[in-house]
Amino acid sequence: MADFSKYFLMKEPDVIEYARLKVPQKEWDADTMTCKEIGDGNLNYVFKVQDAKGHSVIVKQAGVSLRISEDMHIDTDRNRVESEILILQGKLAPGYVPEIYCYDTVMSTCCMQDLSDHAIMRTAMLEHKTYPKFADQISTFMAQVLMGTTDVVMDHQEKKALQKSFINPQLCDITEALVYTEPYNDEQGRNNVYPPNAEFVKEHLYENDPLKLEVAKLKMDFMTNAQSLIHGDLHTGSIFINDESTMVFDPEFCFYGPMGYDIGNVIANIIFAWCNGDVSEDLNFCKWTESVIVDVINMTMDKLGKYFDEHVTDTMCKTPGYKEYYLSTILADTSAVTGLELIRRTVGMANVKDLTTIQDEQKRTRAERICITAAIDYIMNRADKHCGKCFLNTLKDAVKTVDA
Ligand code: SR1
Ligand code: MG
Repeated sequence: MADFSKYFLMKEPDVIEYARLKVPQKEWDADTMTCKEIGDGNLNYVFKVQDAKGHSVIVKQAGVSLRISEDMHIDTDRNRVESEILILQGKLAPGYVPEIYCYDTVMSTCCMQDLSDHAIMRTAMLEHKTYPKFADQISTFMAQVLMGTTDVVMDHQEKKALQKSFINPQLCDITEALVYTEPYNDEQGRNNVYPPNAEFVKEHLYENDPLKLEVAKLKMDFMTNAQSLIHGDLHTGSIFINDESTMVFDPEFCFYGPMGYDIGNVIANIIFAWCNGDVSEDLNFCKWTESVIVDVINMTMDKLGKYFDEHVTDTMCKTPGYKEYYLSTILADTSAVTGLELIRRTVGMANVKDLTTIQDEQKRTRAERICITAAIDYIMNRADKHCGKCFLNTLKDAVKTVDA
């Protein structure tokens, strides 16, 4: 029987033993404990352990190589980073992240609250389910965590200590490559370009120097603007949802970066959901996703502003006009990242089912072109997107351009 004093990649029977040992507070019924690997992400192994008495836990282990590619190796310390940030986010935004019961730096494993009464949001989006409380809830989470970790409100030395402990260079390296580089040149030959769009991608991305110039500026900003402790991968696969609640998980890409990175990721992934609904002409679903785009932008900006007013400590940031300037830079970053995420998930290495499951060739080709066309506008004209409606109009304009 393993005593878990040395790292190894666990199989289901090991995880049962692990949960029994590390999460004793669940008072397990040992004879009826079962375990299933349920992970479908790109990086880690996720197990659900339960017993017949209704106890359950999620056990997440970081493997040495990534699930998406055996050639890619990342420090298994990412599991500690993820556990520690979830604990911190739980303090800043109670009820918006799963509870961490324990984490273990030897096995690179953490045990957390089972959220089986929620669905993974991307799965729910593929079923065209709607969640009226989502925009309000995700905007509260983002405003509290993002503004709550800035120099505007935090003691600057405490902020720098946080920045140091969440430096996360290997995971940032992935984002710098997969989001900010390869979609514009395929320099590693690992882009997944849908063949009917190969010429379109060449013309609009690989040979688009003005676009590449803007992406270069954004890349350096991503790498140097230590604004907030961001989630770093806030797509619909990192969100659990049901009618009542929204819970954010999987923050292993977190680091101190521009907060527009998180907000833009949410918007882009709602646009992917919209594309999927549009293909099957699900008007009700599309209408809801459109309202989410508008509301997430407006509510998040509103709540960031309120949080700023209520918690600002830096005396210079209290200067009249600074808050408005600060928020306008966040909105521009949000627009740019909406575009970057749309592009990288369409043509890069890590794609989204919202697009890849579209069976009809013409419809998928069109959906991808809408994403790329809107994305270029979000990036190039990022300073002009002043409100939620502007974000929605960009999508609508892209549809008209592609259909013309
Ligand atoms: C190699 S990891 C590919 C992608 O999966 C993660 O969820 C991140 O989005 C990353 O870019
Ligand atoms: Mg993930």
